[in-house]
Amino acid sequence: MVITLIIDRKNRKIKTKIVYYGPAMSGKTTTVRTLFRLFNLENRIKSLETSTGRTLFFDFGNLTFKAAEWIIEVNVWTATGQNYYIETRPTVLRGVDGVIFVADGQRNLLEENLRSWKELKNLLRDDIPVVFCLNKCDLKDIISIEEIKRYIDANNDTCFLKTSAISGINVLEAFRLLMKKIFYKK
Ligand SMILES: Nc1nc2c(ncn2[C@@H]2O[C@H](COP(=O)(O)OP(=O)(O)OP(=O)(O)O)[C@@H](O)[C@H]2O)c(=O)[nH]1
Ligand SMILES: [Mg+2]
Repeated sequence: MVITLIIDRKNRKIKTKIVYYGPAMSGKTTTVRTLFRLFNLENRIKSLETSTGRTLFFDFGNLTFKAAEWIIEVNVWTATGQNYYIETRPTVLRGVDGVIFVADGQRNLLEENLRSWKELKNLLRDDIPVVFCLNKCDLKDIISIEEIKRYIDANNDTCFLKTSAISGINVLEAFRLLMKKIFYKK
């Protein structure tokens, strides 16, 4: 396994990069905004947006935690889901340590989720941990995790969660799960 975490022994700092990835409008930006709001840090997010509020390129923000003598800095990015900006996504994924895949849980968007998942699999090394979020679970007609698993060629290590970026359901849990996978992977 190639270790991509950046360890600065002198300043006792560990840097890690995670990316929220998924199809257009699945809720990546909303998820990250909710995550930062839960830490009272929403003003730390920098977004490059189109005039209509869609993500242009990425959103970015840092979260820092203390663990024993060490400072852990998590660089949080979202990729834009719009196909028009497809060339930006490999750049956003460069040097990533873990991915939260934000699928749109609405049943009629299965194709879009699968297309984005395939694209991610082509861009990502196999040993990078992934947490799969079936987002918008507050809406009606949401596909079940069992069902989507039949279409997704995930490895056994991938966790699946139902989330709602709007109401905050499982947003923190997904983040925590990914952190565990990054720091405790074999
Ligand atoms: N009901 C519901 N709506 C959501 C949820 N998450 C996001 N949305 C809505 O979905 C739309 C798109 O959300 P964004 O967070 O901008 O989606 P995105 O994935 O960042 O979109 P792009 O960056 O353009 O790919 C917005 O209208 C959000 O309010 C959710 O959990 N539930
Ligand atoms: Mg966005």
